[in-house]
Amino acid sequence: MNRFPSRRALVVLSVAVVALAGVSSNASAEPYARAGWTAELETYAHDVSGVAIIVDADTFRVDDFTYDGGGPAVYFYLGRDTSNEAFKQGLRVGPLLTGTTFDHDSLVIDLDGTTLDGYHALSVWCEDFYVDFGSATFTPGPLDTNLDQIVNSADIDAIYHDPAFGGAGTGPVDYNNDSAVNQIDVDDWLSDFGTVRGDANLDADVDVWALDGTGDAQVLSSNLGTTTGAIWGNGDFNGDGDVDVWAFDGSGDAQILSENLNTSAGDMGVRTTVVLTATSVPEPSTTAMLIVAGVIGIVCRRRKPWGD
Ligand SMILES: [Ca+2]
Ligand SMILES: [Ca+2]
Ligand SMILES: [Ca+2]
Ligand SMILES: [Ca+2]
Repeated sequence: MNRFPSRRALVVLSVAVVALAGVSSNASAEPYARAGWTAELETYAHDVSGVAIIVDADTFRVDDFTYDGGGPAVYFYLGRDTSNEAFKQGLRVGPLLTGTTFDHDSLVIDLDGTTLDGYHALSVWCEDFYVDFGSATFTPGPLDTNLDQIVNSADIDAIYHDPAFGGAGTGPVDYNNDSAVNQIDVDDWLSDFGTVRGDANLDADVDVWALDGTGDAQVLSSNLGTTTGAIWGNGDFNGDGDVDVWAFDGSGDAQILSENLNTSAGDMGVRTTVVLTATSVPEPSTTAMLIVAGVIGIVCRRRKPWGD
């Protein structure tokens, strides 16, 4: 890759991030074992459909949720399986759904003091009459492209580093089932997972800095200059095995990160973009973001002398 214009940028970015990460700790939480597992609701009544995805131990999101609002005392229920008996003894989670019409909406359900442990299925459940309007079991699902029962960035790497990448191919790595394995599969995977390119640690935001050193730009910065063998979790956001700042065609890893900087999943699973000057952004992040923006500016301005 084109790394020659980036030496100064490398130094600036590295120094900046190292300085900002001065108070780092190693308190990084283990991701929940079933994070990323999905449950596509089978429709039984009241037009219920949607795909639930486990976010962490006590949170799941329901994408594309549709329900006509009918039926009394209807709630999301967790059960050990999809049997009526299991939901009868199950756990009511989230707000009353009765009376609200959902049309391909996205919502986040916080379990509020308990976890998904022991629960394997989700239902849109009518409490009064013990009726299942739509339910499904959580499974690793298609996001698990390397079939190891874990949904994580290794599944992105499995697509990028599959021998078929860039050409014809089928199987789990052909995420969108169009008989070709390419960037679209990665982009669709990211979209369904609920994030975008640049999110090295897959926590649904693209940020610069975190106290524990897990900011996406920090991760990228600490691996800058890697020329082979890099993976998504190192900051290789285009699957070419390196972690670089800049490329003529805009495919430099820092360029990709910069494009999506400060993208984050909001409480309702809707991605929002916060402007750099927003007062809600903590000072170190603002500073670091400006530095990254500056870095990109420097490398872009220095394009000309080398020509195209
Ligand atoms: Ca996997
Ligand atoms: Ca495909
Ligand atoms: Ca992130
Ligand atoms: Ca790369």
